[in-house]
Formats: sequence, structure tokens, C-alpha cells
Amino acid sequence: MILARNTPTWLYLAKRSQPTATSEGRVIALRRAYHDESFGFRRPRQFTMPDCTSTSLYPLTPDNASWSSDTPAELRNRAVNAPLLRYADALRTHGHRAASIDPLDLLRRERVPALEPERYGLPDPNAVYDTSGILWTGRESESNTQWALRDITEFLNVVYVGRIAYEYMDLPSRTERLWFAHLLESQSSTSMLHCNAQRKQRIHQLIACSEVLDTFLQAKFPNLKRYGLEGGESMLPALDALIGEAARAGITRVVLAMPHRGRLNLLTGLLGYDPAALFHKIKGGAEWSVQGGQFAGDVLSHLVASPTLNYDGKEIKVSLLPNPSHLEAVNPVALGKARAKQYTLLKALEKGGKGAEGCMLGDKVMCIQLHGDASFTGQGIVMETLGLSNLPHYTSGGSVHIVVNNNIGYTTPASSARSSLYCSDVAKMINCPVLHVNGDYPEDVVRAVEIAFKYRNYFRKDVVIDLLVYRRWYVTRFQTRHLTYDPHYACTHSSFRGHNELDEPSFTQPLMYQKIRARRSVPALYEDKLVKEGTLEEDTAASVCASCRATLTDALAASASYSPPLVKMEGQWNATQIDDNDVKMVWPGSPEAQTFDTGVDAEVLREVGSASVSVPDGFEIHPRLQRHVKSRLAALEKGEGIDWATAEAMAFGSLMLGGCDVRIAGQDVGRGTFSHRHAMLVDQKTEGVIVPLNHAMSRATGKLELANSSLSEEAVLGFEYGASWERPDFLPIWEAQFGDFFNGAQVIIDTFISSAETKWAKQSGIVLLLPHGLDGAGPEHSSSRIERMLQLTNDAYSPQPNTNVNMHVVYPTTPAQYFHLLRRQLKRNYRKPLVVAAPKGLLRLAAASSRLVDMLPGTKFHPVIPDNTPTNTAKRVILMSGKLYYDLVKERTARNLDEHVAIIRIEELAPFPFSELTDVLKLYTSNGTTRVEWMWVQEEPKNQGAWGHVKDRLEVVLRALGGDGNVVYVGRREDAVPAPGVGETYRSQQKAVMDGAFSGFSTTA
Ligand SMILES: Cc1ncc(C[n+]2csc(CCOP(=O)(O)OP(=O)(O)O)c2C)c(N)n1
Repeated sequence: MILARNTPTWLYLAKRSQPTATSEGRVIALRRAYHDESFGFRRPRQFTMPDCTSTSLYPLTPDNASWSSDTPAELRNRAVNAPLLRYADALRTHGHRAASIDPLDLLRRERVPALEPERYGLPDPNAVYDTSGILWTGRESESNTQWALRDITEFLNVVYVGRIAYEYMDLPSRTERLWFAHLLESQSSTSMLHCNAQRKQRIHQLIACSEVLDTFLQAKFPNLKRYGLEGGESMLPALDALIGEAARAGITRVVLAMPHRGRLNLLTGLLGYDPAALFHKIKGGAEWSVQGGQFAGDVLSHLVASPTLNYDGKEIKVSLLPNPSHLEAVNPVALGKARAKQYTLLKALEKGGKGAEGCMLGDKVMCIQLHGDASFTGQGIVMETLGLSNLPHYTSGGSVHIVVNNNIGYTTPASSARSSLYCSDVAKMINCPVLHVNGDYPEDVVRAVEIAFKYRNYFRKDVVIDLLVYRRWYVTRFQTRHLTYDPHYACTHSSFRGHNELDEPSFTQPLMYQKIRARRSVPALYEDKLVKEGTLEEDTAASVCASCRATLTDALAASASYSPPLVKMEGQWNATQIDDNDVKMVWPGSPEAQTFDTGVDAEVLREVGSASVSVPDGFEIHPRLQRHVKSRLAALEKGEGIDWATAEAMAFGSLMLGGCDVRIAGQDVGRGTFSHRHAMLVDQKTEGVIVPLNHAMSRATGKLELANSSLSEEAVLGFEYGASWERPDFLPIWEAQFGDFFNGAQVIIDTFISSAETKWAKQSGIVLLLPHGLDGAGPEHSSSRIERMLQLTNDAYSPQPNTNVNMHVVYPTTPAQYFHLLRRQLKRNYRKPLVVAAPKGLLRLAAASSRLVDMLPGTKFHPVIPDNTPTNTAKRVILMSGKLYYDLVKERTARNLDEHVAIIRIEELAPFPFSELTDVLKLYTSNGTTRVEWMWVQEEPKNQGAWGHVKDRLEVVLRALGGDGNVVYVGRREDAVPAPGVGETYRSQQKAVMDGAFSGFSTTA
């Protein structure tokens, strides 16, 4: 049957449903209608129409509002031919259940009665029906709307029960369903959208070279775990098509996240990675060289590349991010990086005077996420990241997900890996369309990718491609066409490839692997097809493989003399503007690494402080917040009594005045968990929101983004971390609601924040605010597990020249200290993650407030805060960190011990402040003799808190001062929980800590 092709375009549909607007104008208006209050981005409207209960494309009640776009004749025809309509909708809805999408035919397929026309009272294949308003084909040509049922059945089966299967009919938005139906049915041929001979040859080249790489590596390095792509080669044309489509659509940057599977194939096959560098790495060499840093490097399957590719003259930069082995952990990082990149472009547009107009989320940047089937279903971070995809402050304009679904996770079959039929079912939670495609047919794969991209680019929403492939386990001459041409590739039955190349999958999947063994490889099958249809000469195909092999052979030889490149600050990291000064960014361990003055002029502080509580005329803030405004203004006026929230606002605002952007993300960050921040104010009449620092500081070129987040720790922290990689003039902060909850994001902290600099030479200035402190709240809500953060640092046990510690861990006790810490993050010519044990009770404690003079030029963060106790009368020196300081001071005064007990605060625990502490403690020694007793006091249990970290280091300092290094520990005993849940127990333990700290003195000492 020849189908009519003169079908309407999507613009035509848009025009029909709103005839008064010009087609294009309406589409643009729809796309730009939703203004994302999160920062000037425009993002597309959601297109969700209120017909979520219906799964039909065409609601059957004539008075339903969405009928308005249909002609009366179409409406009448639907009523008359309702059975046909039901049949067509059934194919659209259930076609995927019978589609030939699985190369191994392992999916449990049952007969699908819903696909049989008889079920709808349509028994006669010769009966002719009017298809107008029911099928999207030939609809403009009246003569073409009369179709025999046989043709209709064939048509619908070609579209919906082929090698691509679609799940779009459960999307709640009718517009999206309509969009799919129109696109698929009006371009229903199984042939590709634009698959000409040249395109086919490119596909062939990509998959053939992928196979050559796998066989080459297998022959040369048989014991190497390379996570080859054998069986899944279609992943390469899929990515090629996706990136190409993106480039042609005007996207200039792709942020790409992927796991191990086929990474080397992608790197060398599409991303231009130098195979000599690859072989150098395989042979044990480093991927980078770094001056002045401790560089550990990473394994082969985490290598990166960021080439600029060119498609039809359009350049597109693809950044393949480094990732840890922890599957899927990189997804939110990529999303955060993609959004931050869009913001960088938006800022550049604004600087160029173009404003936010014309910059919609996803216009220029796209995030691509590759997944494995087992990890996509199993890892919770997938759900968390998908959950971010369409939220204000988090959306990046739609990611394209490709699940490279080889039906196996290590040795776990799909039946044990998921409770759902498809590995992609988790994506249903965000109403995301899914396209399943048979990976044995690369042209269909490309078509599926093109459709997916069109959807993403139109609706700026996520879309999933489930690429069904398999994992081949060995290669025979029968399976691969050109193996016979080179003795290197005469692989035998003993060269196994399971999950990795050292696995024997038929221990566990004998039947599956029998099937795989009986198959020819994807490149061989495709080559046969092209040769048969005359698109490719057999000799040309052989020479493609031969030339790939020659390149690899040369590269292997060249790898002997390959030397890895020196790590460079990428792109704009070379130089940045901080406080309107040009700063050349350097490697943290280098001799040029330094911190600049973090103090700020009093007038600026006052300007920022008052802007932080200023609201426009007519904006009605909550009556209780009037007090908050007044007390902030009064403190600024007096220059004292400055609390944490004010200090924080002044740090943010002063950085913004210097051109830097600040983003604070987490649950309830706008108001603040402890109702202290109020950086975002809500009009009590309208619920309109303002961020005073953005609104009232017209001369600031930086902005503050308050990203109240979803209730996720891992994905949200990953997202912020990804954003931190983008620009050095950006302060990203993640605040845990209570410090305890960071452990939900432990993977991000272990594998990115604490280790990225050492593994991947990546810097980050991210700040983690982790509210910490025992205050009777029970086992949770009490501890940010500071001991774990300290254990993650590579802080030296003794003073070292030029230490470069991976993360800085602080427990500040005054707002001024916090102010300097925040500013220090950007007022350096390098970037470091900062973990802050953040206050809860101190937020409003008068004794813990600061003076303006503590923030003026020349002032700075003090890693150690000495005490005023006269050194000649002191008998004990309490060393401690954090909020217990204020309890200790109160207790000391109550016990009349101000002259005898000094309390010294260690505010920076890592890097341990050896020299600052030595300077303070030496005041309590004379001629090498110690005159005091040294004590460490903490409220946390002995196996927790900072004790484990400081003990050895304190001993080093004290021994150097001539003592025996003994430090008495006072604190809670070892415990399985951070704090008790019983109030009485908590209070008696707290009292015991105080008694211990001041033991041995009579109360009138
Ligand atoms: C979080 C996590 N758990 C376990 C592993 C160990 N592991 C590495 S690969 C793999 C199987 C992954 O299967 P799948 O996602 O289907 O990808 P495939 O390797 O089959 O391509 C497992 C369990 C890991 N890397 N990360």
C-alpha cells in the first residue's frame, strides 16, 4: 500500500487549534509562555491539559473543550466510526506489547488481543472506512480518507508494531499524545527520516570500527576489563544521530554522562580520543600529568573527552563527564552542569545586552544520559534525578536518556533485576515518553533517536530510548565478516565476553548465550544489508575495517612514546573576574595558590545588609517578619549584634556586587530550616515571591538563586556539585535540612566531592552546610557526622610544606567567621569544597553574634580563636571546636574559673591549623615546659566528633612545644548513636561533659 505523504506539519496542527494566531507565533508563544522564576530563563509551558483521566487521543464527548480543534466532519466521523477509533487507539496504546524490539526475543510476549480488529466489531478486512479525524494520514486529501480495514491494519501495524515501539499514550498531556501520533503516522514508513546512502555508510563505519576496536583490544590485551560494546554497537550511531540532530537544531553544547559499557568505543569512535593515549593508559600510564598536586588518576572505563564535533558545518562541543564506578551517580552531576552551562550562556547574552529573551532552557545546551538496564531500574538516584528534570531551578530543558539494555546486569537477568516489564518503566513517574528500539537494526535506532530528539526539543522535556541489545560473549569468523582478514582477529571460543571480558556468562545464562552464539554480529548483519542493497561495496567495507585496524596498530606503537598532557584549567577557568578583578585560576597545590582579602567596606556591608530585607512598595510581608527586618537594620546601624543570617546575606550580596553568582539549594532554603534566613519573602496578599538581594541591589551583576529543592539529598547534592564545575565565579551551596541527612548523598561526597580533584583533576568550590550540634533532638537531627567528613580528607598528620587538602572542614562559631569562609570560597585563585558544621542554636544566640568591624577590610577567617584568659594564671587549656564553646564559657563563669581555664576554639579542623595552633599554645609554655593541663572537650561520643582527627595532630603540636603530648579527653563515651532520644539521658550526659571539663577545680578556685 502506498501511503499519502502530504500530511500537515505540526505547525498546521497548532494553527488549527488556535486559528487567530500565526502558526509559528503560537508555537513560540506556547513554548515561551512559562517564565521560570528561577532566574530569568524562559522555559516551555508544560502543555498539560486537564484530560489526565483519558488515555484516548480523542475524547468521545462532543462537548469536551479539546474537541474545539477538530472539524465538525471529523467529529461526526468519530462518532460514526467509534469502533475504528477504538481500534486505532488500541494500536497506539498497546502496539509496543507485540513490537519486534528484542533482538534475542527474550521479552515474555503474549498474544495481545487488544490489537485484533475483531475485538472492536471490525471483522471484515475489505470493509471501507472513513479515516478522517481518526488516523493522521492523508487527512488533507479527502480522496485518501476512505481506506479498507486491511490497509488500516497494515498501516497501524507498520507504525506501531515494528522495530520501534512507543509508549506515549499514557502521557497526561493530550497535546503531547497528539504530537506523537501525528509525527509517527504522518511519517510512517519504516525507512529512516533522512537515511541516504552517505548516512548509512557512516552508520556502518561507526559500528564496524567499534567491533574492530573490541577485537583489537581482545587480541592485544586479553586480560583487560574493557566493558566492550559487542552486541550493543548501535549505541554509536544512536549518539552520532542525537548529537548531529542537536547541532543542526542550534545546540552548541552537550553534557554527556555514561557508565562503563562501550565507553572506550565511544571515546575513540566518535569523540576523537587519541588511541595512543588509550593504549598508554591500558599499559599503566597516567591520563594527565599534574604539577604540584597529588594525582591518583582513574581507571580506563572512566576516561573523559570534550571534543568539538562538526555536523553539516555546525559545531557542537561534547563534554563526556568523568564518573565513578557507582552506577548512575553521575546523572545529577551532568544535569547540574548542563543547567549551569545554560546560565553561563544566558549571562553572556545579558552582558551583550540581549537579555534573557531568546534564551530558553535547552536552546543551546543538552544533557544526554546513558544508562545500563540493570542500573536504571535498580539505582534510586535514577528516580531522584528524573524527579528533578522538570522542577524550577533544576530543569535543564530536557535530557535525552538512552538505556543500553543488554538484558543483563553482570549476571543478573532482567527477571531478577526489575519488577516491571521494561527497564525504562521508572521514567513513567515523570510522564516521560519511552521509545523501545531493536538494536539489531541501526537505521531504526537512528530513527528512534531522531524522534526522541524532536520531542525533547519541542517540549523541552526528558525522553527515554530503551535500546534493546545483547552482550556478545565471543566472536567467531561466522559472526564477524572481516575477522578472517587478519590473523590477530582469529578469536577462538576461549575468548569470553560476559559483563566484562573476564566473565564466563554461560555459567549463569547458558540458554541466552546459546542464542547469542548463533547470531551474526550487528556490524556483520548491517554490512550484509548494505552490500545487498548496493549501498556499500564489500571491498569498501573491508577497507573501512582495515584502516581502523591500521590506525590502532600505529597508535599502539606510538603509545610507547606518548606523554600525557598537563592538566589545565579549562576554558574560562583560566581567568575569571572576582570582585571585578581579573584572577588567574591556578592549580590548588601550586605555589601561586592564595587567598585574597575577604573583608568588605562598611558602607558596602550596610548597603547589602539593608538590601537583603528591602521589599518593594505594596509588598506585604508577614507581620512576624517585620521584627526580623527591624532587628537586622538595627544591628547594621549599631555595627554589632550581627547574626548568622545577616552575615550570610552580606557575604552573598558582596559577592554579587563583585559579579559573582550565588546559588543555595536544599529543602526549605529560602526561608531556612530554622526559619532564620528569609532570603526569599512572600507577599501575604498574592503569594508573589521576591528575593530581596536580587531585587534591591540594582548595581549587582551577580544573582542569588534560592533553589528550594525536592526532598532528595543524593540527586540534589549531585546536581549542585555538577553546577560547581561550570564556573569559578559562582558559589554553589547545598544545605542539608539537618546535617544527618547528608548520608543519603554519601556516594556523591565519597566519589565526587572528596576525590574528584585527585582522580580527575577537577576543582570545585561547593559548600556543604550541615546543621550540627547536640541539643536534645535525639539520635537523628543532632550530628553531621563530622568524623566521617574528616576521615575523608587527606589532611596530613604533621605539618607539611604546601599541603593541598582535598576538602576543607570547618566548625565556625561566629557569624563573622562564617562570612569570611563564604567569601573565601571565591576570593581564592583556586577552588576547594568546603564542609561546614553549621549552627542551629547559635543562629539566634546573642553571645554568638558578630560586629561589623570583624568583617571589614583586613579581617579574615581565623582557623584558631585564642582566649583572653591570662596565660600566667591558666591551669588548664580546653581545646575544642564548635557550639559547645558557648556552654563552656557560661559554665566557666558560673564556676568562677575565668582566670584558670582557657578555652581555645579550633575553627578549621582540616587542613589542621598546625602553625596557628602552635602560635596560640606556645603562650602557655615557657622554656619548653608546659604549665597547663591540655584537655580536649567535645559533646559528641568519643568515637564521633573531631576527637579521632585532632588527637594525633594535637599530640604533634604539643610535643613540638616540649610537652609529652598528652591530651585528656572529655566528652561522651563511645556510642552507637550520635545522641540519646531520652531527654533525661541527654541532659545528664551534657552535665557530665561540663563536670568533666571543669573537674579538679573547687567552685571558688
Ligand atoms: C552502585 C553500583 N553497584 C554495583 C556495581 C557493580 N557493577 C558494575 S557493572 C554492574 C552491572 C551493571 O549492569 P547494567 O546496568 O545492566 O549495565 P551493563 O554492564 O550490563 O552494560 C554492576 C552490578 C556498581 N558499579 N555500582
